Amino acid sequence: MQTAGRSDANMYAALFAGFADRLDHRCIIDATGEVITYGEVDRRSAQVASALRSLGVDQGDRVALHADKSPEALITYLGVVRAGAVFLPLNPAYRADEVAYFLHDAEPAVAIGRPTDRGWFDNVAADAGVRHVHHLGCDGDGSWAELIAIASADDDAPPIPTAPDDLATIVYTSGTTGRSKGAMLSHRNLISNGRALQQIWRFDLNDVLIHALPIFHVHGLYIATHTAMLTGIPMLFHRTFDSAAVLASLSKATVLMGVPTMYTRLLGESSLDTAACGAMRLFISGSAPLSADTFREFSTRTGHTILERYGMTETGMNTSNPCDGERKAGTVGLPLPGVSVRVTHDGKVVATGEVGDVQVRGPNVLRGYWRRPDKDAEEFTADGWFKTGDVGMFDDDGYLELVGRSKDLVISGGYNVYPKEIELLLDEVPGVIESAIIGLAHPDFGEVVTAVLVIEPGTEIDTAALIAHLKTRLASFKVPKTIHVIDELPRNAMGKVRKNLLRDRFS
Ligand code: MLC
Ligand code: AMP
Repeated sequence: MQTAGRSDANMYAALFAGFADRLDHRCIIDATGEVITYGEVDRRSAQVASALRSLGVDQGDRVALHADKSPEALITYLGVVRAGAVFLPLNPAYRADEVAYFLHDAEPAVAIGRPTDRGWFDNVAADAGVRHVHHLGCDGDGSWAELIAIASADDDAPPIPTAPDDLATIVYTSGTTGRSKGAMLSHRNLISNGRALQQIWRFDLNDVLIHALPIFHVHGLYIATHTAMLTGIPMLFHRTFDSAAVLASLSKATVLMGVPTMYTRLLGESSLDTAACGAMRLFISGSAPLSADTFREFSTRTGHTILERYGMTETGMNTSNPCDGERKAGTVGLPLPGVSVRVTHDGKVVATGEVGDVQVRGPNVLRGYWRRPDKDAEEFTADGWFKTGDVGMFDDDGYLELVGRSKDLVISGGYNVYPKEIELLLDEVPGVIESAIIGLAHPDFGEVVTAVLVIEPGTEIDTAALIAHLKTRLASFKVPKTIHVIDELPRNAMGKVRKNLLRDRFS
């Protein structure tokens, strides 16, 4: 690829600059054993960009991908950004109704689904007016792979020059109203965050990253992939998180990024010890709170202090414990270079040690919500700070401690679940008068989704059948693991359900 004279405001061009002199080196070492070099990634992402051009996809058009994790899926992302189009990643666990919502809202020009979902995906996409529907299987099969294979890989696909604030991706995040909203992330958002993390986590050419996260969320797609590619190092690509397989990779790698559930599962492996981690230099955790127990036990068993960081879909990473300085358990560390974080109460910045709303400003913060100016007005302060919905405080050393959330949110195994979306579905069920979704502590997922129902007097609910029904409508991580039936939901004077009382009662 030639970049001379091209704007490197395009995210792909920025990545390319990181690995340009490493084209013969390994980029993806797939779980299947396939090794894909940086040069090959560059060539194949050029083919994706050519294929998109052949379909008439223009700069700014959306391309949705609802596929299993695979090198082809990652290369599709790179090709979309390279083409100046906007990548729309969708969790393959999403069911038809969920996918329908995203496709109607984002109006992509291309939607790529799994061959196994053809039975419904194609209808849903057609109904949403998508012009081009393709399929990508986990073995790199399907019509999308065929289209790419015949596309040209010549230098006709240099990254389309984009302005820094042009959209690179839309990532949907649920909301308190039950309606998901698309966070619009620009090329600048992604590049600035990737570079800041590469610097503070001290990535260098000796590193090898274990990539065991899903690639439809900020953590696995942007944070993990970008830091590796900006450095030009190999990624050991795990299609799913299997703790034994990840443990076996530790001897060949130096950095692991994971959600807390992945660390508790690794601790469940009896052979996790200092020797197994001998080659590793850094374990990073985020997306959900890391418990003090996990932090301590991991240190005792392996001699490594997990580095915890804090981010969001809307902002990428905001704060991180340091690589060199003290990593404090129960804190999410210091603001990233270029990122400002403040804690406020009633519109005023509070003193160190005082709790308040966490707000963020910087080049990492989203441009806004896709076609939701109402949400932009709600989620930003008048002076331009993004309201995270997290509650926290700074300690005397400037480390941020998160103590709670002002948003009604359950984080299960690193996935966010907004209660309203599930409550709305439950309230439609015959016999259910009202419902409340709460998060209860869970040893594996940190928190799990739990439903509390009030039902018509004299009726009964078959909870197993209800869970089975919900699984046809929702990705399974959102489906309540347990359902309780009670006579009445406790409410405050304003009529708001007192979920803390429900949590106390059922925990
Ligand atoms: C899977 N299940 C879950 C679940 N993951 N249930 C609740 N919460 C979850 N997170 C369901 C499965 O569908 C299955 O249901 C049952 O639980 C057991 O599944 P499993 O085989 O044990 O799960 P597994 O496939 O191993 O997945 C667990 C996991 C995964 C931890 C590896 O959840 C995961 O990859 N989490 C990471 C999410 C992530 O990347 N978040 C980052 C968001 S970005 P059944 O009924 O079918 O048996 C972000 C910003 C930031 O937050 O700061 O990073
Ligand atoms: P998401 O919307 O999936 O991007 O999730 C973002 C939310 O995850 C944040 O607003 C926090 O509530 C939570 N989060 C991310 N990292 C951490 C962390 N290290 N500790 C506690 N909560 C976290």
